Amino acid sequence: LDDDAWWRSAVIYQVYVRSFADGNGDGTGDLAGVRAKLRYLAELGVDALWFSPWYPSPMADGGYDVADYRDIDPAYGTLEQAERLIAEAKELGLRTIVDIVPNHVSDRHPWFQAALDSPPGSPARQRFWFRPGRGDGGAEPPNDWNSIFGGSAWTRTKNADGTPGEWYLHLFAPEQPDLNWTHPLVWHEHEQILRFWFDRGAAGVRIDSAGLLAKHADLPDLDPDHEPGQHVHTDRDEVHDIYRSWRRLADSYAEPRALIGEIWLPDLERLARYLRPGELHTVFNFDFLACPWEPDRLRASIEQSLHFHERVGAPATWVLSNHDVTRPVTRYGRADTSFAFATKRAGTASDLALGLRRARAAALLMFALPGSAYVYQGEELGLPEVEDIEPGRIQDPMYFRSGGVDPGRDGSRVPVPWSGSEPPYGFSPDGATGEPWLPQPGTWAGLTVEAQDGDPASTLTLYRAALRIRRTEPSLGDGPLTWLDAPADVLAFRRDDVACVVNLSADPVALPAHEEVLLASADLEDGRLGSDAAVWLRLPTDTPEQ
Ligand code: ISL
Repeated sequence: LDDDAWWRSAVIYQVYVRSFADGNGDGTGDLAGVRAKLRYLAELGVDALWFSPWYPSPMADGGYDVADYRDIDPAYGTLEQAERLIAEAKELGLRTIVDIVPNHVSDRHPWFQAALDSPPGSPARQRFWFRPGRGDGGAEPPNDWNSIFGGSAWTRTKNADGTPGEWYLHLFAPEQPDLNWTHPLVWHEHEQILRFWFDRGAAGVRIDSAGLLAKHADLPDLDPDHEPGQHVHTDRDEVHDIYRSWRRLADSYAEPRALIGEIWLPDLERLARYLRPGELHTVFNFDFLACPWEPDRLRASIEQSLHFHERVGAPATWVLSNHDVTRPVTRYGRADTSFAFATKRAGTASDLALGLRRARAAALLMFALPGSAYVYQGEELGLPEVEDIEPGRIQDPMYFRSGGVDPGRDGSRVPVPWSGSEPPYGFSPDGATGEPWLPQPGTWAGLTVEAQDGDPASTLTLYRAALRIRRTEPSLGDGPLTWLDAPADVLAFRRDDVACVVNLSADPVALPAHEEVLLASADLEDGRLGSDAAVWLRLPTDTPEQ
């Protein structure tokens, strides 16, 4: 494989810095902590690290509210440390992906501060979406758009004399004002930010909320007859101009940089448009993430994804978890495994043993599919969602903005357990002064890296083995897939002479003829594959392609 096209088959590990490893003992993860774990990540067998935002931020949204795109939050370390980290990772064969947040800035960003200090109509306000209100005295928001975190997408400002002033648009929290991407300075600034990180060795960027940047110039009310595809602020055609220009910039480097879009779009036809030649390299496949644990739905999701990606010549991606969604062990352990982004469905009982069994099978499925794959920190340990965080400790704005109806995303952001038998499980060093910023359950002693290391039955061992095999088998990663005949509720496909079989039926099934069992997510039962288990097989060389 061409080294420049590493992103076509890479396994990319998401580091949520705040919760990964705490080097200085204040209870918050940091770059020193990551640095101390680089060998762990290299030995896990991933190809690249994606760091969730590490910039100076008031943390109104866990760092997705950026106050300065060219520095590191002091709680995490320094820019010099980040540069060293990128270089050290590279020496270990790990590329670095930086998280870029172009839709909005923090309300503490100098641009927004300047806008607040400037009168209506001033140039400083034109970099955002400031508008007078409607109704009597402008007391109503300029339009009926809602924030993705709940409530109106508009917040009213005060004039210099303290009287109520204009409103500004924020598709997320009020602390995250949306940028106006029709403004040339907004374009220019982001090109400079991309260069800043590419010049420091970043191999690519993950583009946050990439489908939201362009807004309808008139900011119209939502048309009740045209839900949901009306594109007032989501997936507008103009957004593609931005990515065409970013692609030229990324391609101007001797080692071209990769552009990875975070775009939640149920319409895969529309999603595939971001992958046209000259635009993004890959986009996250959230359809697969959100797919229930049902054989027909999974197969349809996989086939559809492969179909769309083949058509545009881009590799598919596969994601089971990230910092925004309920962890798969918990998701797959519920009676109803269907999943919607905004509802974490707290209180729905989950059978965690069943969920773990399925999550392990899902991992083998994912790593056997064509394209690139993502692993979110803690997924390799089989961590469940933490569903009983006391309300007083919750930090996620999604919880507050929904009035506590949505439990928020903190349950997937709990600090990683590394060692020992009680919190902080080696997340912070001995003698730490700070408690972990989110509480860890008292039941995680068996889930630490230390406890799982070397245990043949552990999820960490399964992930390490799968990634090792994926590296040594040329047919895994990018390339063709052929479905195999299989019993009802069994998914079976081959990648050249490697087959993957996933049993979603209630009973054990016989394996196809094979030379060798390469890896299994659960012990075979008298040579048969148990329910909710997956296996990788070496096929005899004379097995015909169907
Ligand atoms: O747009 C959506 C649904 O219509 C959302 O799913 C949205 O795409 C998603 O929430 C974006 O998430 C990212 O940006 C957020 C941040 O809170 C998340 O953590 C991040 O992953 C705002 O920056």
